[in-house]
Amino acid sequence: MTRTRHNLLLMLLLSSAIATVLSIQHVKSNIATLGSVDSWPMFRGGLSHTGYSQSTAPNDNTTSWKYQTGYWISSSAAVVGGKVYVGSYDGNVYSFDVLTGGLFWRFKTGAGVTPSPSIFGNNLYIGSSDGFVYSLNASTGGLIWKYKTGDRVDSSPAVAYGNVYIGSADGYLYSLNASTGALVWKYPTGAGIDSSPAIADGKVYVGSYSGFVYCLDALTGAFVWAFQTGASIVVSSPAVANGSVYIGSEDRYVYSLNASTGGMNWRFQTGDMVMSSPAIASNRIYVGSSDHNVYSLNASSGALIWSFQTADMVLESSPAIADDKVYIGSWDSYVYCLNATSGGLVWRFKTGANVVASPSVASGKVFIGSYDHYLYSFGLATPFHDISIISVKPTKTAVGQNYSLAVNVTIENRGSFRESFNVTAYANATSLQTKNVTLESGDQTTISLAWNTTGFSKVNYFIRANATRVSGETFTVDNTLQNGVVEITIPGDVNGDLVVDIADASLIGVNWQRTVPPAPSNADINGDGIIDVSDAAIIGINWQKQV
Ligand SMILES: [Ca+2]
Ligand SMILES: [Ca+2]
Ligand SMILES: [Ca+2]
Repeated sequence: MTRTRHNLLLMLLLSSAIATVLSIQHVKSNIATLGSVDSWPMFRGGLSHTGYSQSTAPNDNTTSWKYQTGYWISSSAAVVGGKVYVGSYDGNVYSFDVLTGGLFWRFKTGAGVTPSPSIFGNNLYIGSSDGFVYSLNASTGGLIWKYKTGDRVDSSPAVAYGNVYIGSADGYLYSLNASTGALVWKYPTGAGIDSSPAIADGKVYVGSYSGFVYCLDALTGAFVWAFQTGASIVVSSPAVANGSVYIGSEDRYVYSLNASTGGMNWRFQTGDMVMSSPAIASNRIYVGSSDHNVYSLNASSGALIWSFQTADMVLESSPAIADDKVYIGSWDSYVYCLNATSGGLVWRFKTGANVVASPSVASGKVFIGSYDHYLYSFGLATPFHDISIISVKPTKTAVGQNYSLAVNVTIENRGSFRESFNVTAYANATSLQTKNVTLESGDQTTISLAWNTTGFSKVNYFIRANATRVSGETFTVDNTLQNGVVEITIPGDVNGDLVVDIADASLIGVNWQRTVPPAPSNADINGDGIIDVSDAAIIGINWQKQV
């Protein structure tokens, strides 16, 4: 008995020591991903949800690019390593090139995606209305794991201590192993969780449809405290700074709570529900309200510093603070930029529908989606290098062995600089011809790459063209394009049915003496541009031959 107790005590001591070491290691690695001017790795910009970036940020409403998804965007973008990630209610998670807005990949979940992705290392984590939490390879969009919760997931994940923290409409806050998706613990709040958990000092903070704000131990899920707001719903996500937790509630109040005890420091009454999540910078908090206003409050006292009135509700859209400016969206369809000190309007931009997503700031740009289906990148376009293959068209679909055809390739210089590069056409894996191309910024050209089919066997070939990556080019998925299949057959088999017969002869007949184009190029068997007696002769020589 004594021995068992002794062993149990030893085990507890050891596991707590291991947990402490793990916790310290993970805290260190988390810090590396926060506060960088060129990244906004998760909802509210970091684990403590301050919504603050040290990046410069746009002073006017110039858009450097926009991308149209298939439906509403309420998801807020994550930006890491020159890539922008966002979800859409069309069910997809998208990855874009930060400079060009070019699409790297998209991943289809089983239903609309309302919450925001979180990037940790090379993994992306996100929830979907299909009830799953997904882990994807951030480079490729490939599925790593998925975990089924009991209801839709509108909560955005926080990744810390090797775990993914995320809420579900099934009422649980989940801690999942970030590598495997295995359940570490789950905590029942008794009502749905749309709020997104914040992490600070080993604690996880989250709001719930129960009307409570919860503080749990991040490693064990043990209850630390809960605070009851005056409403039945807390959708707002907590922000944690200077030992305080800031959060809004449907009871119209913005709260400051003691992060250690859950005791109330102060509360500030707005005119309607507060579903927006507070941002914190320079001892001020910034938050929107359904009463149409954006508020700036003294973080210590809750005293009003300024308010700015938009033309409609500020729902879940939550401010981002950077460069002494506040960015936020409103149901009135505008994205606003306000002076953080005075609350004066710096600029606004009208999107095509309501804005409930929250802005993300990185690399001097602001990224935000709208119910008009677009993701916008605000800020002057940074000059970039980008070559794109627009089309690949072989001149024939069937060609006699040993005869020639061409592969026409259209290339566009979508970048900001004059570029010189090589373009190569391929039949399956075999390179056919390479040409050097020089293009001014914005220009397009079509080149013809020759294919002499001598030595190629009589099968089908997939045709592809590739432009070499130019120096500084970040978006390279469009440097390769595969299009079209060419069949190599017996000379004279114009229609490609593997026999030379009357069907082929009649194709020569109906196009007699016509030039290519507009006559079909397959009928110009010898490729001299005219359909005449020399083509008819090839049919004669190979009459009734079969492959
Ligand atoms: Ca490219
Ligand atoms: Ca034929
Ligand atoms: Ca001919």
